[in-house]
Amino acid sequence: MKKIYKVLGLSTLLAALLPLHVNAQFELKSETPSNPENVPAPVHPIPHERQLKWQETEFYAFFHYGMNTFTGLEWGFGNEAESKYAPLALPNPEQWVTSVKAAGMNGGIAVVKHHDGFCLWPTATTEHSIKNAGNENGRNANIPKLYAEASRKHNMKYGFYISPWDRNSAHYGKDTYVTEVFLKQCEELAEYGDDQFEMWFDGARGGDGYYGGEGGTREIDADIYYDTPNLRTRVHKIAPNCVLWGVGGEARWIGNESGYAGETNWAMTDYMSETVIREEGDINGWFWNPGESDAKATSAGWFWHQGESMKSAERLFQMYLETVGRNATLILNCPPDQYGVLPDNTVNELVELGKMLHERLAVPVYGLDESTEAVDFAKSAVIEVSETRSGGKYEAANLVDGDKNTYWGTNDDNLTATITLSWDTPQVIRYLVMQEPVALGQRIKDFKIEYSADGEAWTELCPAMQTTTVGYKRIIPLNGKTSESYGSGYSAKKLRVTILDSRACPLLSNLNVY
Ligand code: FUL
Repeated sequence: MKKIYKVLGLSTLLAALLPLHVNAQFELKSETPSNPENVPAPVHPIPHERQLKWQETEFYAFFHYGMNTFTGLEWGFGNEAESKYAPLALPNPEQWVTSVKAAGMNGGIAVVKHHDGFCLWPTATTEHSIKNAGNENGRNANIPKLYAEASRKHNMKYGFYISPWDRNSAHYGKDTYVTEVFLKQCEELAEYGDDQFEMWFDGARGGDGYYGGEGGTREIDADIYYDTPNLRTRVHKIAPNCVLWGVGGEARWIGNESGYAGETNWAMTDYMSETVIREEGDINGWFWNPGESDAKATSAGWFWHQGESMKSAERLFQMYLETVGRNATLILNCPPDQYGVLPDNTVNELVELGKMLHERLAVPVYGLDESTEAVDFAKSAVIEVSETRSGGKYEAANLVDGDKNTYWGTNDDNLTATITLSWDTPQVIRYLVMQEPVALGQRIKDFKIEYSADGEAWTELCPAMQTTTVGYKRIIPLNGKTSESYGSGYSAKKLRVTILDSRACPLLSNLNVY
């Protein structure tokens, strides 16, 4: 009894003596939200929800079509007579959409105004549009409207490329261009749908142009001229899930137009040093700024040109591995011709590409069923992990449940781990796919892959490849080659992924082996 009195007496005395701010700290602590499921803390920066949705689009088309299709130019000066736009048949954007869907794409961006300023819809802002096209086919096909309708019909995402740089407009370079022309054009386009997934505000501003007949050079500072923060807010008010590319920067140019990203590729950048880290991103970057790779499927320019050829499906598959497989998105340009359709050689190669993606990586492709889909050997493997995060919901089974919202992970103090897959009978394996739940930040910095033919001895796979970052998605051709990746494969009784380093406890939402 005496003892209890003593203790109580001491604690009352202590409480009375403690300065006020210490007491306040105690109160704060008791209000810390409990975390019974041990949900890992995010590692900043993290993506906005719209950036996440955008990244999930993975592979989509670019359709460069317009005045240049008929003049053979790549950058029209802006002085082209409207009558030169005269399609040889009624343009058919639905054919564009279905053709790229057959290649395993999930959407596309249609150019509706390029630098020459010619608008592919009957805009009220200028006479330089299809209103004054050279024939009925041109006047009757409102491209953004038809394209958006076709995309919705075929369950494909869509967006528009509208060049901020307008070499035709007399207003360009003056305030009136932004308020009376550019923003009004964006608003007109929003009438064709507020569910655009990406808006391509190209950054090019080459200087000289027709500029309403005056000619000369007009330079602007894009961020100031377009009042970028305000532009972003305005667009998001109309289309909340629309990522702004270029001016407005919610995704970054990957730094080349050849269809590859760095093997190491962080989704973050520090804008100040963006010029040097486009292909690889920046582990110390302050902004979530994931990479998009824009590349041409054809041999000539962005627009259709007489006599151009199409890249082979095998080459396009390589591009896919080097972009989508390296935590970037791929926007692959397929230019419609003067009939307003994708030519046959383009369509044929796209179909071949779709088959390859389906047969090698189980990419869902409309019209192809399970009978030709790659088998995911991870699903039939026994999976052992070196550690499972406590909290009851981070087990290894989440790696193969096909649910992007569930994930496996380690405890906070552990930045390394092994994941071992075993099969009773050896499986011939060629590709490993991994995904991080990037809503919690991009984490993994270094890993290695080994396989065992007999279940005893281990051999490292693709040792020359940078097995560093994973991010939203990493696809590793196990022979270490992106061209000729579909070799004879490896007959494996076991496959082991060792995570060697991570910015915080590693987490993986998905793992596939094909
Ligand atoms: C560039 C433009 O100047 C090209 O003409 C093309 O549209 C490409 C995708 O973006 O900046």
